[in-house]
Amino acid sequence: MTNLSVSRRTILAGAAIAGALSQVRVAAAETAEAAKVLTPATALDVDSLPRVKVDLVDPPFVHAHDQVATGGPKVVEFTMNIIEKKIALDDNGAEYWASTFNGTVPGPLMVVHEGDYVELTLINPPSNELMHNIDFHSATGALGGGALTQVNPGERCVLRFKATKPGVFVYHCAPPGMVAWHVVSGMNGAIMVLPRDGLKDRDGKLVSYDKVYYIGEQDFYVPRDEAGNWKTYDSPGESYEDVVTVMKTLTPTHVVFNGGVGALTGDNAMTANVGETVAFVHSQANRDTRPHLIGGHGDYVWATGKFNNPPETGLETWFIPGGTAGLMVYTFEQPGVYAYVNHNLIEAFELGAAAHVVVKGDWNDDLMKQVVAPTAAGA
Ligand SMILES: [Cu+2]
Repeated sequence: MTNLSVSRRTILAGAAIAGALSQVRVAAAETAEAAKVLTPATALDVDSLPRVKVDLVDPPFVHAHDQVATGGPKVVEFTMNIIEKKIALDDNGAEYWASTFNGTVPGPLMVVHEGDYVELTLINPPSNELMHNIDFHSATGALGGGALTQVNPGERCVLRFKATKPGVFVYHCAPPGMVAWHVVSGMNGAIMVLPRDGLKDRDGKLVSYDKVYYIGEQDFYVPRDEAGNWKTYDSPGESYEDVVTVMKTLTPTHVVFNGGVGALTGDNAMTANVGETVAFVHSQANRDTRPHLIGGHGDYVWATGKFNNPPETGLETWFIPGGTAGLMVYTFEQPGVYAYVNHNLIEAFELGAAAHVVVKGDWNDDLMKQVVAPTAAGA
């Protein structure tokens, strides 16, 4: 290639186009070899499979699902609307034109089983301003689906992929030339592909949970004006250049869980009872993070989220690289208000990456007891 002005943007655009073109070639394939390797057998198999339609729910909640699959592989149908919306990030006036899957940051958690087919209808309503798509880290081929799902406002598409790898995986928007901006504008979420026979510890024993929460961590880059006040905009497109300038400092103004400071604290806190086993899915589509449950532990942790690897046990803090979703499972042993944080404590307590779990039940003195309450030292 003699054109030396190829930028990273055009490289990715080229990859997307190559992916799309290869699909065209697949559709038009006439050779016996291609027919043997490509779609016919798969299409027949998929057509004969049972179909299940799942209504997605807003995080931190997760749609009802079986932990151990019943029956054989299914086609699991999901629908997501892309919604561009202005959201409040904190109580100090920071607003942001978010791009969202289904209206929330993060987008909803999808749950299927290994071997199932995920069939997503992705809708970009005419009220939106921008083109969007979706890249599933759990999918194989065509930019994770990004090359086949570019929908302009007023368009919809349907993508199907086979969930061949068990684990929790990020999905995110990835339009050529604007990937980072869309991802840090909130357009990401996660999918959990459970092994058909459920989660297992290192000895092969079933690990099940009583409830599951989904925490999506998001770094935001909100521009300020000359006086240091948060800037506001009338549309996502209008905010684009200023946000990119802040993005390139690699210094987020906000690092939050579930779309804003306090989204999972106070009245919005997660809840559990002593003796309950809770699974926490945690995704970060762009930056590294290090979850920690203050006063508890990670009983079973798949920090990089992939269930063919045995879980680590009894962890204090675990590391989730940017572009990854992880899973932690913990059985609560004491009542109280637990803080679940990114243990970069500046990001937790100054920038917002903190949640609460309110746990009810009886206190266990054997595990912890205040032997002497604070009193005057000289008394
Ligand atoms: Cu997008």
